[in-house]
Amino acid sequence: MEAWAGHEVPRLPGRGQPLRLYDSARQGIHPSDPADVARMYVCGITPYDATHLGHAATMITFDLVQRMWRDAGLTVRYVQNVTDIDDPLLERAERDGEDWVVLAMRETALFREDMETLRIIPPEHYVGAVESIPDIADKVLLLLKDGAAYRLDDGTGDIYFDVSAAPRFGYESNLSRDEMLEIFPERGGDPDRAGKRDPLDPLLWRGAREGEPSWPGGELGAGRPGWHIECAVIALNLLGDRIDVQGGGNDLLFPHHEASAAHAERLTGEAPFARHYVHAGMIGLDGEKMSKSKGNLVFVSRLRADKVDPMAVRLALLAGHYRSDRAWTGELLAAAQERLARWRRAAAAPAGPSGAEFLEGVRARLADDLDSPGALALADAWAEQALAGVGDNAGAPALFAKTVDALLGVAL
Ligand code: 5CA
Ligand code: ZN
Repeated sequence: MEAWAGHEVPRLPGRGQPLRLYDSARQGIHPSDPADVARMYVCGITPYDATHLGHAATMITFDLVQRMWRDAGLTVRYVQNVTDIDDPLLERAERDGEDWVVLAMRETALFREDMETLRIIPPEHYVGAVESIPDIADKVLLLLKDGAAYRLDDGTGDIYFDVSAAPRFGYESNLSRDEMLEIFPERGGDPDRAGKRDPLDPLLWRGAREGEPSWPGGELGAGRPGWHIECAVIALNLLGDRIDVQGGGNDLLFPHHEASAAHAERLTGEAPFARHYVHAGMIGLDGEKMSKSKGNLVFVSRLRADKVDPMAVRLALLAGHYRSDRAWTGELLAAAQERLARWRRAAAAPAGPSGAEFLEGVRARLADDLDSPGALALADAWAEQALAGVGDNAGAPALFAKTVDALLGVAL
């Protein structure tokens, strides 16, 4: 699948600092310091509705990771998926009397446009579940032959992963079994499915059903892939056995990333699958998580149509720390618009305080688990001084703009 178009990222003087990130598995902040190549997989959209501000916030978070790694001199290999076949997509298409392929293509195209206008650096590989089906089927067969998966004997052809084949199961989310059992059905799991060995066993392959799309699965029989194996296989195939960051929103902590890691680790014999499991907080509206199923969405494309500057959207989302669940409000956007206008005026000032100091300050803030509120505060302080005529460094406004562009992705 094609990703979206990228843009020039300015090169900054000197070299950025190693990035320290919170890892959900170890429950602490640790350096993410690969030697020279950094590998990141981010869980992308299920395209049954338009990109909302929650998706945008998560994508901006991992965009900052990529910007920090590049600034530190690393080569970044970044893969993102599109879950272009799954139950929610089929359910929405059915509800609206629409072809599921047409729906998926339209919403994916819109997502790409949204990402481009938000100046998200595109992934090296943007990969759909459908185009990955032959690879996924191969890996499910390996798990089956290895005894880590089993087929239900009810004639459906459904194949499940046996969580007892993953001795570390639970290490990524740090949840107790009771907590897992509670969350599993809320996030697409089917604990009560008859014939499963363990209620937490996740689906690997869904046998073909009347009226549902299916693909040839070779020895597996016709069907379609489960959700967690999709991400495990795409990441393994394009990034190798170990990755530096597995990313997504914190709604993916369990079961999605736990199960993906279990699948990948069983397939490769290497653990942990990801050195960092990084989760962005949920963006909500009116105290509720913004989600397609709740229908309380603010769409990026709606804001674009209303002529809201995408750079203000970006700044509004960066005003909160990526890990905190936070609300989208009209006031947040208004404050970001004001901030953007102030920064633009400051970038056009004839001189200002040291740009080099500002750059090092922003690098330090972002290297500390992406402290974007801290970085924004430094920019506010620099802008205030430049606008007040403090500092006589004539090159500073240009370096200010370059820093904000390269590290925060905000074009002034
Ligand atoms: N296709 C799967 C991942 S493989 C999926 O979760 N799709 S999604 O469309 O529901 O979400 C796309 C990405 O946005 C995921 O990383 C998800 O964790 C994140 N996300 C979803 N809702 C929100 C929200 N309200 N706030 C922040 N991030 C969100
Ligand atoms: Zn995923």
